[in-house]
Amino acid sequence: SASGPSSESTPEQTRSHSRTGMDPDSIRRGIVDHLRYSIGRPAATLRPEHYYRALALAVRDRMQDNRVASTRTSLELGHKVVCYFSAEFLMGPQLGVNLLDLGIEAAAATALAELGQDLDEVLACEEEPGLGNGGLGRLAACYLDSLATLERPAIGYGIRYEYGIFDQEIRDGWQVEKTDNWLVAGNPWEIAKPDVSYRVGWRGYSEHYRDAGDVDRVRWVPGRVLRGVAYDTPVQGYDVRTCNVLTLWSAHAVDSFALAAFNTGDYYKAVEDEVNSETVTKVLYPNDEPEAGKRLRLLQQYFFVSCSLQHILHILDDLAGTSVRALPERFAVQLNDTHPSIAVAELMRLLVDERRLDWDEAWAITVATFGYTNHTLLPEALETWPLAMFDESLPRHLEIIYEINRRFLDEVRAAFPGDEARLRRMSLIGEEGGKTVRMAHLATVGSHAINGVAALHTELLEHSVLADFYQLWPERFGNKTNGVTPRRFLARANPGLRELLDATIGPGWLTDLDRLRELEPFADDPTFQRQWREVKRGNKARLARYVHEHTGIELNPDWLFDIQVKRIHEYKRQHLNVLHIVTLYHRLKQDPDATIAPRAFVFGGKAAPGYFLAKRIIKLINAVGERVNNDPDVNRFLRVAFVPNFNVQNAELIYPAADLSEQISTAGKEASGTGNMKFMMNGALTIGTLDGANVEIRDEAGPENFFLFGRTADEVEQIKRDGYRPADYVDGNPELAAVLGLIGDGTFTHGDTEVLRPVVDNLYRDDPFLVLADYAAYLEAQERVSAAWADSAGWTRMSIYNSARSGKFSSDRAIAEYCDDIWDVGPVPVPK
Ligand code: 9GP
Repeated sequence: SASGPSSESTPEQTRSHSRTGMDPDSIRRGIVDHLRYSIGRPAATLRPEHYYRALALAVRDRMQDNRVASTRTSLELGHKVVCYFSAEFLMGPQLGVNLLDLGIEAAAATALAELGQDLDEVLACEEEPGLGNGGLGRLAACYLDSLATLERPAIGYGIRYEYGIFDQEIRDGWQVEKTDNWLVAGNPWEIAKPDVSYRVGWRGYSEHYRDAGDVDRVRWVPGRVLRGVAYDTPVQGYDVRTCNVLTLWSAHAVDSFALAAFNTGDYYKAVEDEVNSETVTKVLYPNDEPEAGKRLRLLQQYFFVSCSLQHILHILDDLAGTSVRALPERFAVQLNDTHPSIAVAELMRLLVDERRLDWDEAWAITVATFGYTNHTLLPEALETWPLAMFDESLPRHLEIIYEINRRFLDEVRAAFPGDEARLRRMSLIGEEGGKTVRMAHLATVGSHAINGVAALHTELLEHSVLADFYQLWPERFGNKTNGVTPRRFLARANPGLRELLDATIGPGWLTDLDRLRELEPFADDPTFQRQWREVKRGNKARLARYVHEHTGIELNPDWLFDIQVKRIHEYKRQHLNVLHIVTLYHRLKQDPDATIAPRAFVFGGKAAPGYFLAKRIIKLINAVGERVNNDPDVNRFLRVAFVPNFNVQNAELIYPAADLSEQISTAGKEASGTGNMKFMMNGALTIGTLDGANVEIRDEAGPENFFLFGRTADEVEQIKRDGYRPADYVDGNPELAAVLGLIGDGTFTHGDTEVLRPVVDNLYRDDPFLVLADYAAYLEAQERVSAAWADSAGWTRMSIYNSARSGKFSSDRAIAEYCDDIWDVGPVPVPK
């Protein structure tokens, strides 16, 4: 732990402060020192990437000073710490935000300039850590940012994947996946902590024995053991001293095992064990929904959760006089989706088997410690594990889960006597289609607080997926609408807007986003409107340059930029967007005199490598784009670009450039969405369904500043119950029939009638996400968009209102709610 507090600085501290000061001179000295001592290259061979690493290390030094002060303050003063358990943290590039948070952007630029380097060029050298699939992982990263900024002591716990989400290339219109070797050039932000290491078991059996006090006990005898090593990344708050930490675990072989093999002369066996163990944290599963029954995935989850809980108990032990019974007073553990939910059984094992607490006491501690956030209603995304596999992998945990289940079902029986069907529905063990362990049920039963991520989502959770649990424990349920960090997604991503906001409403909005409301009086001011449009146009020109560089496609920044970026998934309905484009194409081809307001359609997003239809949708977008962009009849009005490899870095260019944000999922399917919030903050208008957080975005922006369309969640369910027949919608709509005809007849695929056939057939025969049922309403809403766009002053006013009313969607608001309602963690200011 940190060295003790002292009122006087020692000579050592004084030296370290002058080396880690925030002025350009100290920063330059820090860079020069690191170039010499950490990077060690001859001056003549230094390139921008070396300056990047040296600056990153110099910045990390400054954060570490804050980190030491933060740890000392929170631990020694006995404050409660938030532990955010997440299999994904999609942090994105770190240097830019860290400079912003420390308030040293200008100082760093000056320091680099004195060394003959350009800050932007240096920033561009950063390889982004893509340790997440999409919204869920990025949400975790936004929450770490807000926790630090709100001065709440917090630790993020996760997995140090050697390969993050794959890099996407587009070849001949198809997605091609490339491994993401993000660590190859080293990661200047992390600090390896080989001494912070825990053993994690796997397989084996459990053994009953009597302890010295003649009490029956159980111990697990694992068949295999691996070792987790901590890698710490500091997480700096904005304009505060608080610096939290993200601890990611990396898997290694246990020394003694390797050594034993080595001593018997089996060198290769020893190495092999290391290789097998390292496989555990080798690669992120690239699906935003789980792959059923993958043993390695279960091991990943168990591995990081076990290391993290052991670490937490260890910290408790280190705090003199603190018993394990104080766990819930000192730590709040949040389960980000079901991925870490094995933590419920692992904590029970640690408390009952290892710390020898009795069951009831251990259970009370467990439930008081955990909270569970659900992020999806899609049945295929609710994790379950085949029972046989689970038993083989974690035999002791299965016994514990059975015991939790036995006691839990007794409670249900007492509350709902004679309701056998309810018991079957609520059991932690699923019986349908082979026995399974239901992780969402385990997380729910083991948590004192359960939340959804948008108002509609929470309501649907309470009345569908978790309805039985809600009826049993209504007081445990609540809503926490997602939020996103304005530091990265407004200040960093949109420097033009940041400057305009500072000049118009003064500073302070960046940590109090509701203050954007102060823009409302300027919404109709012609001068302000002109400045607003200039900022937007600059952002569009910046994106157009990026798109041209990466795809060769030219976009005109004066056109309406209509953007849909997110994972490619049928429920997100990128294909509905394409049907609109093809409809416009068809109209322009039919009538040579037709004109429309020119639009640039921009797409981006990755498809899970094994998701057949999602990959066809990418091909569809690119095929339509190729045709549209090269046809002089239409390319005066329409352009279509697919930005390859959508990630945090290019997202920062994309959100600020949007006029129109496409949030068009089938109602009831998108839990929240967070891209929708990033667009809104940056002044895009939304065309969207009443789904996820769109509902609240529309409420905040005002219905007149939102283009609503489509069936509601209730209507979607009703249509399905009545027996949905998509072909009826085609038969009743000649334009839709023509559009599907064009996609199927090879118009966009050089005459190939097979390649897009699966998409058309799926819509025509099945259409599980009601694309065709919502098509007419979507076209009508798009007409409203075009009409609104024609009135530039009116559009600008709506754009300003959207930004001005986006305050609710700051992750600061969301985190403050979690802290107040679930974690009971207040601010702990760290003295400057
Ligand atoms: O699909 C949801 C998305 O709507 C939400 O915004 C995000 C963060 O809460 O989580 C996504 N869920 C998952 O990635 C898997 O459950």
